[in-house]
Amino acid sequence: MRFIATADWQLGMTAHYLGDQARPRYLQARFDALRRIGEVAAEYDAEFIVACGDVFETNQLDRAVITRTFEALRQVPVPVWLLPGNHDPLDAASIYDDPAFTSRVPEQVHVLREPGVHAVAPGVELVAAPWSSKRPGRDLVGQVCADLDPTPPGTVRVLAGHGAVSSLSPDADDAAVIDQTALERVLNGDLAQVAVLGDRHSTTEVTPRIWYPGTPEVTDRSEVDPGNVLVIEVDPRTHEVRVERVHVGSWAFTVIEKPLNSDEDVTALEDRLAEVDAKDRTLVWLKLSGTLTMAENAHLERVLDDDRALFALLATWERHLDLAVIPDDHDFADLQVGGFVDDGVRELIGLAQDSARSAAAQGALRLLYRLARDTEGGAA
Ligand SMILES: [Mn+2]
Repeated sequence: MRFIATADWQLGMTAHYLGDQARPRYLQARFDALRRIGEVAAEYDAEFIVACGDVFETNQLDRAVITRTFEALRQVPVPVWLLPGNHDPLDAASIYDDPAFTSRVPEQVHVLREPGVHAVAPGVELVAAPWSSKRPGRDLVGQVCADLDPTPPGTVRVLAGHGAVSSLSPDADDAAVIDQTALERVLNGDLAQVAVLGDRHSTTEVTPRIWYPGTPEVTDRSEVDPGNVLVIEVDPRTHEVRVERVHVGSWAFTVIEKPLNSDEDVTALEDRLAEVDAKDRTLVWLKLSGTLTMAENAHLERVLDDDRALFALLATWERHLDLAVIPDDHDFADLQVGGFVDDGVRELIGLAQDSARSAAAQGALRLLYRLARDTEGGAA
């Protein structure tokens, strides 16, 4: 028995960091990922898809998000089971109770509303632990596991939950944390054969039987190995579990860290950016450090200006920006500014190199340098 495990679709997320051109393309990509999940289901002959929470970014979304979700899911050839998570809990304002949802939901799409065992196909049961509020104050997975009878013979049981397991939780005091020891006991006791969890957007193997599929399309630069779904196979007789990750995402969020201390370093960064595939679907944050001359910095700015038009986003990560621009003897000599400007430049260079006003002096020099260079270019 094979099925597709996925989670954290976060449909309707805003991606405020993207510009007006890239943002609609990125949001569309999140719907396109659903179609690819359907293709993977067909390719692997999967019986169903289970999405373990945070299907929607929030319970308050433009109804267009719902109609676009259904338009994509209508093309999925197998049943799709949706588990409410902490972003889209089954509370009084639940998106799953919105008329825009209930009146249009395709017939193969189901919401796991009740905690407990759901027979989803002959010989297949889903044990669901849906979130009923943003702060349940208890281990929902642990609670649903406490009531489990032994797995009926010839049946496969899949646990679907959402939240952090205790070994990975940043907040050990959070009452909603999933007790991993208890969960492993349930799996070792064969009360269920595999647990699929939402919440972590990076594909993560907690144990060979506890998995986070992660988000099918990257949502944050901190994610490690996002953009996957899991094809999970459980032998109905031996209860042996096999898990394969399949990449479905088409966007990349990348952080490039580069010390820049010479023109060669700038060229190396230029080459590194040139090598990136699918630039229009790639976001790059640069962590730059080091010391450049005015000419080298001008080279860097030229590279960034050119590439900004190619990438979905090319930004310097301000918090990690530690780049000093210090003029050397050639910078202004080559430009032959001359006269009284020369004196000013010499003074600014002195300030830039050792004073507390270095940052302001550097800024003034950069401006002067660009002005002088552009004027020279114009005259030529
Ligand atoms: Mn999430």
